[in-house]
Amino acid sequence: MTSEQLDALLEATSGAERILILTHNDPDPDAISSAVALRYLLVKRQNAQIKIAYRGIIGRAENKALVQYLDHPLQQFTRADLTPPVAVALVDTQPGAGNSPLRQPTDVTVVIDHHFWHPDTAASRFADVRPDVGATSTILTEYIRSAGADLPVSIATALFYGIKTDTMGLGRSGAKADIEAYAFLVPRSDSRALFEIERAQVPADYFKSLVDTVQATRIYRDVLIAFVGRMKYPDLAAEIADWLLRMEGIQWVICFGAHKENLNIAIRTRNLRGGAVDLALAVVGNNGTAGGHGSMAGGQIYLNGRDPELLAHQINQAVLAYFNISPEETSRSLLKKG
Ligand SMILES: [Mn+2]
Repeated sequence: MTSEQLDALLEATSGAERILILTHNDPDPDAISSAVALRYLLVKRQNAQIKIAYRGIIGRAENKALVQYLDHPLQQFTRADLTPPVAVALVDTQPGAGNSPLRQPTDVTVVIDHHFWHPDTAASRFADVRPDVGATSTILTEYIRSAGADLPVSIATALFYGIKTDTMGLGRSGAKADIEAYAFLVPRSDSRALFEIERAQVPADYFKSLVDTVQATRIYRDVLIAFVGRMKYPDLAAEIADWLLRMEGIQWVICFGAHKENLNIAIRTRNLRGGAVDLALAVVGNNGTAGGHGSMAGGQIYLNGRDPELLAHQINQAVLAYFNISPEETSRSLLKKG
């Protein structure tokens, strides 16, 4: 990380009256923390009105606890936010990505992300896209260090949590940049606050969803397919997928459920060669969007009035076809009902 990149970022946003920082839809800790850190950096340097906005919902209990700890820095995105003049900055996503909040082509000033390069990003004035880094929070930590800005404890804690969740405590990323950012943030973080965020309490119906999902789960060889049904928030599928991947003998988890007008799909694998994104693309096909990293991926299918149960059956078939498993092959269920 050179100070030239920081200069280029500041140059791209200089003179803007309004800056709109956008996260990906249904923002996770990495997106939330990156947005807050970018705002902190720009507030210090630019004379602009800065807003952080998102689409979708912040549903996971830990994520709700994080935004509460940060004093609710994000607001719901509205169309009026894009009324010119405004400089748009995307964090943890890119203009044409499936989870991007921008549905139409929009002039984007800044893109900071760690997913694969999306061709639409080329039109932005400033882009720092590093697929080899485990979290966007790592990149933002480098900018803050390069700026020599003193870091408030709350932002250090958030960035640390962003890296921790996206890399599963560095277990999913061995990148030097992640390790360095992690080590820089540890002594600057509030570990007590982090402890409370990670142990945030969940509503009682969360456990009902777990039980229903476990009862509906099918296992074919080392592939586990779990249908959550209707979900209170879209990232519940990912939350349950992470949990089910702990099961002995399981290499692949495909977990999905319906939220509002979408079917949200989460894929996790223990396969060291990754391949989660390939599976997500195969499952979603032309019916939606998919993206992710080596061992984790996600997708969305627009229900378009279709019954989620029916789509669940189709996804089941698509997963079996992908792994060359015959639909006639016996599957196991986790629990016997009744
Ligand atoms: Mn991320």
